[in-house]
Amino acid sequence: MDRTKLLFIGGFLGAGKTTLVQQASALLASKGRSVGMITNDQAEELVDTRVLAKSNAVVKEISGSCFCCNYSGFTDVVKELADRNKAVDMILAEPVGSCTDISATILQPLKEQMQTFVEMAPFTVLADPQRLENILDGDNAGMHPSAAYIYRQQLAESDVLLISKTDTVTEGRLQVLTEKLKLTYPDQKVLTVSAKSGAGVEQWLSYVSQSPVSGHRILDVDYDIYAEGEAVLGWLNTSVLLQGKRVDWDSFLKQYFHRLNNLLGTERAIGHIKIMIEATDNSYIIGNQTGPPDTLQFNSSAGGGNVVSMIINARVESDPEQLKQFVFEALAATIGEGAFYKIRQCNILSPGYPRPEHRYRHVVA
Ligand SMILES: Nc1nc2c(ncn2[C@@H]2O[C@H](COP(=O)(O)OP(=O)(O)OP(=O)(O)O)[C@@H](O)[C@H]2O)c(=O)[nH]1
Ligand SMILES: [Mg+2]
Repeated sequence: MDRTKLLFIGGFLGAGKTTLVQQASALLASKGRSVGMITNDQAEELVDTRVLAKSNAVVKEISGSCFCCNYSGFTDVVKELADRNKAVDMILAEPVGSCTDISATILQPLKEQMQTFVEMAPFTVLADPQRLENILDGDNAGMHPSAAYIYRQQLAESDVLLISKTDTVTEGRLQVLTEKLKLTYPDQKVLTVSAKSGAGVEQWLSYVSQSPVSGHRILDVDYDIYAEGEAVLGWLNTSVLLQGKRVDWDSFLKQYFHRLNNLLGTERAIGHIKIMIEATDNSYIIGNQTGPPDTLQFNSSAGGGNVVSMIINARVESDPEQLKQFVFEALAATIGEGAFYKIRQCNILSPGYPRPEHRYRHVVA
């Protein structure tokens, strides 16, 4: 029997990783291939896990630290998914969007230690065209310079650079962007994809299923800059119960984002704010904001009703306490009279200094 393929889909916050994992998993399932997915975050209560759990595939979550700082926890999950009796054909793993040095800290140790369980696929790093364009022009895409450093490191250590959301740019702009990317990163395979329209998903999957390259290079990483780039981000994961009378939850979420943006102002760079409202009949709406308010997108619908759960995952260049204050101030203002919210769980943090379990200095053949 073939070994399980392990495919990492990295890239900065909001690049489109989870949406692609969702589409790829659906495509693989339609061809009769079984898929396992691994999500990752610094804290529990993940929109990504909830979204992916809507598919029929197995979803595992590593929360509390990134894959590299909890390598043993990650390999335990991989072993479970690649277990001989019920092994999945492919594992799609999404590392935290602010994580880098994945080749040295995860791919190389996996190649050396886990070869009986899994076959590594090319490390794919997604890049959103707007941010990418700005970064390739030498700017910081509105981010802190150390966060932009992480972004560049992520691109440079990849095996496959995948320009995402191609439906948001014209063909001409995409062509120029692709050429610039190839010129800047000549060692990488450059591909393009729109997880929304499906364009390019099959081509990319076919490439990563066949190419034997994985973790072809290890970079020098300045961990002080890396740590600073992560530490400037305030991180908030909360799960809240909302109760009201015949509330239109879709417009509730839109109003909530509006109020939150007013409080956040324009100075704080937004990595990703993702919010899911889920009703008792499993209908749900998700709002994602990956930069200024014009990046806000809504998907699906939670309809109207009385009781829902709301998960908020916010990564914003801000003090986490301040972020928490804004998140709940906006909620109190949106909820209105005769309705209330109850916090089930709330974690806030600034990511700590990255201390990976392993850091290989050589590329494992
Ligand atoms: N137009 C368009 N939007 C997309 C596409 N792929 C993803 N998006 C949107 O981009 C936003 C972020 O997508 P996610 O898949 O959550 O991004 P992510 O990289 O997983 O984000 P993090 O987990 O926070 O790092 C959402 O609003 C998606 O709907 C695409 O192909 N086209
Ligand atoms: Mg995601």
